[in-house]
Amino acid sequence: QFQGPLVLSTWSPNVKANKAAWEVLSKGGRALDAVEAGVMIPEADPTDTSVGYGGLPDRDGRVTVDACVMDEKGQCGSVMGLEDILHPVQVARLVMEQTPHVQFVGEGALQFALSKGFERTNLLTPEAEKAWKEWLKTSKYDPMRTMRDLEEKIKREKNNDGAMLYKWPSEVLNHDTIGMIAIDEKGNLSGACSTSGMAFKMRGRVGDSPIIGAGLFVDNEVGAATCTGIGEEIVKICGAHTIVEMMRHGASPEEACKEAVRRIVKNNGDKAKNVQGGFIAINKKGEFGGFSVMKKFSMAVRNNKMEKALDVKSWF
Ligand code: SD4
Repeated sequence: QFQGPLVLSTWSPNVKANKAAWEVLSKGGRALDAVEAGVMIPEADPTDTSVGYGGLPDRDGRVTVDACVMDEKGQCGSVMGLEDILHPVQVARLVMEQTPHVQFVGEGALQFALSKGFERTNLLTPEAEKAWKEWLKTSKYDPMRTMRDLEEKIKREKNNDGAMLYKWPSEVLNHDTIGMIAIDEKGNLSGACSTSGMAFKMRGRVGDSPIIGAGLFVDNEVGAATCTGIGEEIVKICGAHTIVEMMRHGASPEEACKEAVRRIVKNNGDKAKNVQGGFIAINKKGEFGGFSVMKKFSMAVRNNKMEKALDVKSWF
């Protein structure tokens, strides 16, 4: 009944990240190694404005990144508000494997990373700095509005670049936080999540992505889930944990994700239409699915049979 190894990521451009993860999974490697390798791809990609290098800064112009990992033994690690480190997912894994703790924040997270031999890297690209200076002209702190304005702008600029991007505007619009979950040949599950958070957030703000149970959750008896979107709303419903518990009680991955979406919609009343929350999940059999609040969420999947991006059903 088990359908073989599989990796699933938020957002269609992460087909590229899946490729790196598949390198590990297709050789019989461990799901944890696969998701770590996969998430490192957008972390180093300057064109992904929501993850690692090239991520948009906070309102003070500082890029702060959040990441977490969780493995088949239920172990987990995370870093929040980390600066100057290219691969936060690797630091999160070391928190899990080499400390008695689960979460490190800010200065302490940086100190820990440096003590493990990570080097400082400036994560603020000239493009991200330009976008921040543009934002400073109005300094309106409205994460939903800011994301939408920015997305529109990126679409216009990139449309001139080439046919591929013109054909797939959602790839440009939604170049976003990576949540990656995988099941390996042994049927073991792991996941990782990495983000630079909401653009122009207040200093010190942390969203769902590095919070175990919100941005990511893995239970090797049941399945794994991860997400993207307005972190505040995802934290309020313990997004990823909710989904895994729904699957435990018999829901399919898609049904479980839809229930998380329903709770966000319920919490937000009339405003729900503008609150993106995108969820993806895998169960123990290797079945997968997703659901989102707003349109234009996508997921990237790779297994023995397919390597592609899929549109995800949405509430609105
Ligand atoms: C956060 N969930 O920090 C992240 C943001 C995100 O695409 O998904 N951006 O709230």
